[in-house]
Amino acid sequence: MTRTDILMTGRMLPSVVEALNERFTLHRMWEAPDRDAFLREIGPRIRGIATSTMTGRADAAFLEYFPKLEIIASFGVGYDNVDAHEAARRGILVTNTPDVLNDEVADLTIGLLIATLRRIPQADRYLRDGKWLEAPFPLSPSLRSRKVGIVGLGRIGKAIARRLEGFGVEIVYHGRTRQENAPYAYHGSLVDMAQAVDVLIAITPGGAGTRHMIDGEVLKALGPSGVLINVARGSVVDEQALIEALREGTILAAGLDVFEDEPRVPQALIDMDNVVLLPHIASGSVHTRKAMGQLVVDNLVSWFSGKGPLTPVPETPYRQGAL
Ligand code: NAP
Ligand code: 8YV
Repeated sequence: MTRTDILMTGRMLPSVVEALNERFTLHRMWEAPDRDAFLREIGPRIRGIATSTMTGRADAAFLEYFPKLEIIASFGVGYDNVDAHEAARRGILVTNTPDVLNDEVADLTIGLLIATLRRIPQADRYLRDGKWLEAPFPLSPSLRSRKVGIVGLGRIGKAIARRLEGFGVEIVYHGRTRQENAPYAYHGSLVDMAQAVDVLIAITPGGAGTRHMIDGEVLKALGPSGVLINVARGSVVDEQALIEALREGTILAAGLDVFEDEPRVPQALIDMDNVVLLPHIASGSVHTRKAMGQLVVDNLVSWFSGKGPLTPVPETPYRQGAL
């Protein structure tokens, strides 16, 4: 029996490489010295792609290489790395890795929020620099008495909100639609919500629909005691407006796991004392990355066993016989 040809666009966990290698003929794009020549040669045979948000965008030009492509299994719940509308137009399924990372990302978000407010990394640096020997660390802002606005009350947003309930803070949310069963107050206007809260947590998808939705106006509304936590995508926040707002004291502080041009982070942010900066690690534990990788494998295996995809994205909904 001929084995199905699968392309992996960048290095993934050894468990994913091994599992796919066992079942399919696996082609490793990152090892090709001449990517175009490589894709021209193997592209016509490729029926499945395993990709991730870290290894370039699967856009119309990229998809041209693969006339027989049936499925793109993307590692990560956010799939702004794939032009899903273009894939749908070509009859190609896209799958992502939802739910298996909700708790991990929510845990990290709470950690980042507390670290930003209580200035945990700054306090650590203070001790290491020997400054505690000279004077106690200055008192920090607090989570006490704060009201938190969640931008994007989806799977992860809800997991963050549930954790925040335990901290005794008031929670409200913004999204395009009011959720009838959500136990939190809804704000249809993001500026109005920013005005009403003193913490904003962004956890929406990236892409054109959310680009720069947190801009100078929203940050001004958040105000001088306000804190922004971004665990969504760098594109959701106007980074230059954020730098300006942090510099001018328009807002108090920010905790950022994501940036507009990763892995490049503006020097202006690196030089600031009122930010906590993380290298996109919200889902980055061994436990959770393994579960995400397994879901990439399971989607491909399920599809090529004729059982359909496990977690197709809404732009490419799967109905038996529809694609
Ligand atoms: P989800 O369940 O689809 O939730 C997305 C939420 O965003 C929904 O509540 C949606 O509400 C809202 N939303 C979408 N477009 C919007 C818009 N234009 N304006 C306002 N709200 C909007 O997704 P999820 O599983 O929670 O994941 C959310 C995102 O988190 C991912 O797409 C990814 O970008 C990010 N993420 C980051 C990391 C990390 O490592 N930092 C890890 C995992 C996920 P409405 O439909 O009502 O607007
Ligand atoms: C991953 C993420 O780090 O799931 C997402 O949307 O941003 C993260 O969990 C990323 O996708 C890895 O490529």
